[in-house]
Amino acid sequence: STGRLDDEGFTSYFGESKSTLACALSQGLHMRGKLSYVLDGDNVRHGLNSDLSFKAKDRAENIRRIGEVAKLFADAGIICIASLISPYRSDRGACRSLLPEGDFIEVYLDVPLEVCESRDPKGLYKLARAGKIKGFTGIDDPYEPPLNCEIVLQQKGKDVVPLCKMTETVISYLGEN
Ligand code: GGZ
Repeated sequence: STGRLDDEGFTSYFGESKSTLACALSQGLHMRGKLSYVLDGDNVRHGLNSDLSFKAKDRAENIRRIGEVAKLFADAGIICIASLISPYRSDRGACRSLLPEGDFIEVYLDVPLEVCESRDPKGLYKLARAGKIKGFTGIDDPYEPPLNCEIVLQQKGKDVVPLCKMTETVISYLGEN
């Protein structure tokens, strides 16, 4: 809703980057005639997964269900873009094994905690630091970075990669595989 179109026709949003990237990626695929659908963790948690908390067991179930839904999309020939924190390696590994080899593409959006915390579009880091949200990823709950994923997109220091560049990286990977 706060989106605007940039020079390349992508909508840019100001906020959390995984949803932003997922949205831009979906637009980029649409522009190339490819069908895709975004399953965003935060959105899915309002409906299908509204019964789940952020405890490790519930995060695992959130990711498992989203993986199963993604598999249904893949069966229908639609690229499913799942934008989730999915902080634990075991949950991501379980999703990977749901799909045929090569169909699961893990994209690690590597943004330093200080940057996420400085953006804090919903004020959740502030609440977590104040102890008002418990078990918040990066504060008092771990994030396990991938050891071996298909794509790493780094946002470090001044070398901020533009959204269209990140989108291009993923789309060209899809085209080459
Ligand atoms: C992490 C939380 C938490 C806790 C609420 N930890 O910036 P956001 O708001 O939109 O992204 C976060 C979203 C994460 O949901 P996921 O389904 O992607 O998480 S997981 O894959 O771990 O199941 C944040 C909000 O939900 N949020 N509480 N404790 N993020």
